Amino acid sequence: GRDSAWWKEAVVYQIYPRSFYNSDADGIGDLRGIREKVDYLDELGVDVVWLNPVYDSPLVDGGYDVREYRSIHPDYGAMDDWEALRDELHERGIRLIMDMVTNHTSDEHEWFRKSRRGEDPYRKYYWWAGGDPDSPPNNWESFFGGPAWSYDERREAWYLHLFDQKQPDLNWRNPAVREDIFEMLRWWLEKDCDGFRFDVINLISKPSALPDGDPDSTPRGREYFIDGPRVHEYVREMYDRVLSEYDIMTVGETSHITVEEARRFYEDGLDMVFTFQHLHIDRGDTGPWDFDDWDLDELRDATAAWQRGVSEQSWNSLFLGNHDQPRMVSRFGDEGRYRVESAKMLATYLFTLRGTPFVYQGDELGMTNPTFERLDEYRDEETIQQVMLALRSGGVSTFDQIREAVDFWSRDNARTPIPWSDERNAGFTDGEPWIKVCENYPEVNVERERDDEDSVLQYYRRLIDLRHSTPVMVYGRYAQLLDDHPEIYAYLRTPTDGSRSLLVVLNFFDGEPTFRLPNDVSYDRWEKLIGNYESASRDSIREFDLRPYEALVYALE
Ligand code: ISL
Repeated sequence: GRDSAWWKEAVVYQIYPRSFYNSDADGIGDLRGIREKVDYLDELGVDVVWLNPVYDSPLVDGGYDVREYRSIHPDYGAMDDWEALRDELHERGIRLIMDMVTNHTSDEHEWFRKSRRGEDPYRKYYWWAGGDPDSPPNNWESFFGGPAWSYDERREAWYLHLFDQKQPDLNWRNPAVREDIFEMLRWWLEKDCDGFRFDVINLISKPSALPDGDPDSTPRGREYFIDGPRVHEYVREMYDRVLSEYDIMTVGETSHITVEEARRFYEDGLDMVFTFQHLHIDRGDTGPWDFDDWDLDELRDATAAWQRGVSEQSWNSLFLGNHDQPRMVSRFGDEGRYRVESAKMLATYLFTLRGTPFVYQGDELGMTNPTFERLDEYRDEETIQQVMLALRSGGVSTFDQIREAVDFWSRDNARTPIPWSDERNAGFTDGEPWIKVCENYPEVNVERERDDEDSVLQYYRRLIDLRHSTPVMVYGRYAQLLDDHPEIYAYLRTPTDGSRSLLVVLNFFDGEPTFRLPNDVSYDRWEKLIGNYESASRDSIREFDLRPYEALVYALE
């Protein structure tokens, strides 16, 4: 049964290999670098590592443009480095899951090279459409901006790409494509990988008629390719044919997904999906650089919708950041005066909801967004393309006009190197780092935080320990308190088996609001399990004042 499972109890740590640790002074993080730091992961206490793509690739989109699924990019090492990493993790009881990109390949993948030459059996491996070289088959847009179609001179036809033009979409309608993908997944599972994070898995099905999308939606065509017509059939087939045979963990990355669709993916066999609803509350809708103020009601409503609508019936993933998002402290906390307090408060949110928490590398140190001054400091193709598009479309006349917004939103914010120490290049590399190092590394680094009992790092360790020893933190039901408090997010986690419940109180801002426990919550004894301030000795927890960004977790009996 799926009532209790190791992947529900696990804490996942996401590694962006290019920026984790560089073992050979070329400025690029690598697999050997991760091996050298395996004890760091062990001390932190995480159970699963999710590795961002390390496959052979032209690296146009950080490796999400795969040229060969069964080999490792030389920047990161070779297959025996991957095997050694797997073994060293397994020796410490840590599982390893791979990032699986199956909606598209690189245009340099053998399948596409043969497909554009019209060679069988690859001719129909991608979405090709004939017609006038001056007008694309429909009005669909790419997630990276601009048309989702490019014209190929060689084949004299258009091909679909929902991301970069060097990332053609695979045609999952073709059974031979599915067969090849399944075989490749099996290959990795036979190599003892412990599961997958499926990149944009809810985009793999498109209606064969390729109808025009609503001209007012972004990206155009989304109503046709997000959760497309046969997506569940494909995922179920993948589960039946491959995944069901292994004891693994799977998480689908599902952009713009609804609660109902998420439940269907669980029924298809995926263990959980990523929702982005809570990460859309501060996005504007006029373009990628538009942002909105967010308030606690929006975050609470988005969180609650998934706690109630998904976690109870199936299972949730919990995250506030990844390699595509700004740093969570800069976004939802305070990267200045209350950096440490707010990082710990957000971590408390992450670990006390129902679901499997995902820690993005560096968040356990309270890393912030860096400052990017110039366009040439960016490395991310999406950032560069969207800026170029904004400049070309005339909406914006100079980079300076959008500099601040780009600096806040760019995916590169999360991709700066892990600061290991206060030495040159934050101890990440002896060479020149491939991307700038975040400027606060003299204060925010592993070495310092290891020695400081009050650091964000030590707080994560305690939270992870607590989660491992407190089943109600994993399996307890979510019961919300104070439904519309503007500053305090509070909830109970109530046991299904008669053990203690948890009371979680989070102050999301820098004010000092008073918390009042609703009268219908009764208890005989209470005990503080964790908090981000020195313990105030308290006679009662019926009513008390919170300090800026304070987080408190009590056990109630
Ligand atoms: O639409 C989003 C959120 O609702 C995006 O963040 C979306 O999840 C993202 O564009 C998809 O990302 C994934 O696939 C991309 C790759 O560039 C990203 O790094 C990866 O995480 C294409 O493979």
